[in-house]
Formats: sequence, C-alpha cells, structure tokens
Amino acid sequence: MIGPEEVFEETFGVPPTLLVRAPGRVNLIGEHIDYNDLPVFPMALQREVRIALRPREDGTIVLHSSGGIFPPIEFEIEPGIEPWEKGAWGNYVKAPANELAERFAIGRGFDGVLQSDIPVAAGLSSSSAIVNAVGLALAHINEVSTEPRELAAVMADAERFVGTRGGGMDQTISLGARDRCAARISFRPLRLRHVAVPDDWRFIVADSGEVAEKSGRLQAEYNRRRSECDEALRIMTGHLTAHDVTDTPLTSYPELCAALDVHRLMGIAEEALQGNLLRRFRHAVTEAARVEEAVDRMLGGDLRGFGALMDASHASLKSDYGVSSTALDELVAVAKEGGAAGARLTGAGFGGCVVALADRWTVGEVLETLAAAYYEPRYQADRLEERLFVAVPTRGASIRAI
Ligand code: NG1
Repeated sequence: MIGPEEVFEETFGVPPTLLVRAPGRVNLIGEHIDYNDLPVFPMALQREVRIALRPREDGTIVLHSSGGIFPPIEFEIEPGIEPWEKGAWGNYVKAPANELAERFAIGRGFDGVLQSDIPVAAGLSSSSAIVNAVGLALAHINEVSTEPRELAAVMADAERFVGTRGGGMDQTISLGARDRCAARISFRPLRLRHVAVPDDWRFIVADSGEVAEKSGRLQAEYNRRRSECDEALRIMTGHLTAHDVTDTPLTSYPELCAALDVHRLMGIAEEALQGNLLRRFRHAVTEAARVEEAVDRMLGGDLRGFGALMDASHASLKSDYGVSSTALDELVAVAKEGGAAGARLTGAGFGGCVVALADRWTVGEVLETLAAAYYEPRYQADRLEERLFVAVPTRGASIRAI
C-alpha cells in the first residue's frame, strides 16, 4: 500500500513536511470503568492512524484520506465549531480543533492525508487515534504543550464533542504508551504506571465482524450505563452517610473502593440498590479490584492468574453490564477451547473485538482454532489477518519532520 506521504504529494502537488502517528489500543482489563474514574489496564498496539501534513498559515484544515475511505473534509478552526451530522468521520477531526481553539485560541491549520489500518467501530479506538493524531499535529504546529498526559486530558474532553460521554482511557494510552508495555491508568490526577508485558505472553485480538458503531444505538446504551453508574454512586453515598458508615461522605468510586473492600461494599450495595443499578455497581467495583490484581499477575508473570481475571471480567460484562453479544460470547468460548488462558470482550462491547491471552507456545493453536471455528465458516478466511492478529505492545503517538 502506498503511504500517506505519496498520496499527499499527488493530492496537493507539494511534499508534506510532518508525519504524525497515533496507535489504536486493546484494553486488557478494566472495562467500562474509566468514566467512573477507576483504574484501567490497556496497551497500545501496532495498528495506527498516520497523517502526512503540511502546516498552513491560515486556520483552515483540509484533510483527505488515503484510498478515499472517507470523503475529504475542510473547515475553519475556531471556538464553538458546529459538528457535522451524527456519525460523520470529520467530527473526530473537528473535536480536537474545537477543544484546542477554545482552550488555547490556536489559529493555524494544515493540509493533510490520513491513513489508518485500525478496524473502525471494533472497540480498538480508531476514533481516539484520529482525535489524538489531529490533536498532536495541531498542538505541535501551534506550539501548545504536547506532553502526553497534558494532551491526553485535553483530548479526552475533546472527544466528547461527538456525543459519547467517554472516559479518558483511549486518548491516554494512545498518547502515553511505551514500547513492550501495558499501562495501568488512574484518573484525577491522571497517572500511568507502565508494566512490561512478559516476553512469553501473547494477546490475540479477534474481531467479531459485528460493527459497534458508537455514534448509533451504542452511544445511547453507553451513555445510559454511565448515568446508571452515577445514580448508583449517588444512592450509595447517601446510604453510607445516613447509616454513619463513614465520617466523611464518599462521593466518588475511587473513594468508595479505597474506604471499603469489595465484600463490604457489596454487602451494603445489596441493601441500597436494586436491579440494573445494583448490577452496574457490582461490575464497576469488582472490575476495579480485578484491575489491581491483574497488574500484580502481570508483574509476577502469572499468565493463568491473569487469564482467570479476564474470564471473570467477561462474565461480569455479560451478566451485570449487559454489553456482550452472541458473537462475542462465541469468540470467547472458541478462544478458550483453543487453549487461551483467558478471553474477554474488549472496548465498549455490543460487537467489536475480543482479546485472548496465550503463551508463545499455545498462541498458534488458539489462532488456528479461531480461524477454523469462527472465521472460515463466515468469511472463508477472507482478510483473516485484518480480523485476527496478535497485538504488539507499541509506543504512543509521535510526530516528526519528513
Ligand atoms: P471504545 O472501545 O473505543 O468504544 C469506549 C470509551 C472508553 C471506555 C470504553 C469501555 C470513548 C472514546 N471510549 O471505548 O473511554 O469507556 O468504551 O471501557 O468514548
């Protein structure tokens, strides 16, 4: 495939001067809890968005996509940019432009060509990779700080422009990841703890082929769960205060989890909450505990232990959080049959991908089992390497002169 640099020259008649890249990510564990400010444990992977670009003197952004996968877009950078219609890819370009214009009054745009090999709407953060690549380019051109944690906080706010009330996991890992490492990310304040992925471990990504389009039905489902978590927290805070369980009110999930262990917390939750609110709360606090344990398992090289936590995470996402699907459950089951130590849906769910863990001696068997049982009957192995691959922990976004 020809690179975005060549397409740039064909399109604009001059060479580009900068190349920016931002990777997608696979979340290993800690799903649907970043928006509750609870820690998560993702890694960036080798699939990425690349933009070849040339800064302009004015405030216009002109962006084409290589291979014409997305229609070209053009707009002016200014505070209060109006989004295009829901679902338009250009909103992921407008999002960082709008946020940086509002915060730092930036005024210089660019001509660019974008290329991406991250599957779209598959739970691998193709959208945040676009937001981050454009955000990093604009910050660089306009001399705003590109320090990963600072920029990640700005980009997390920026992406809410598209209407999803997401947490900050995706923007942070795509900007801040290190080679060969996953990162435990905690919020308020934003911190990354880099953890080396053991050499023998392999994380397999398997795309169900079911599109999890976050601008459609999924957006409403996603935002609803977020509101349910907020409501559960509000009730728990009131209940704990009314029953004098703690001296000071516990008003955030991290405060609750730090003050009371999961067992105690769930005992109280069973009195205070019912139905979906109880289920959402249980997922949030048990998943947070699994993240801490998973970090220890990786540090200790305990593959089986890590895998068991992935299985428990999937069960919780399925039964308590209601974000799995028949296809995702099938992929998880097939990966396990093939010898995976653990498997779970990754990303927001309702389709998209699963992630499975195996050691280097078993990974081939897991890949073959998935290919034979899931992909061949559906796709005759067409574009198999795009749908099924081993994720390589990769460094975060970067920009360089070309
Ligand atoms: P994806 O998988 O990219 O849809 C979304 C949110 C994350 C996180 C996960 C679920 C955005 C940009 N991303 O990710 O913050 O909440 O769902 O763990 O909204």
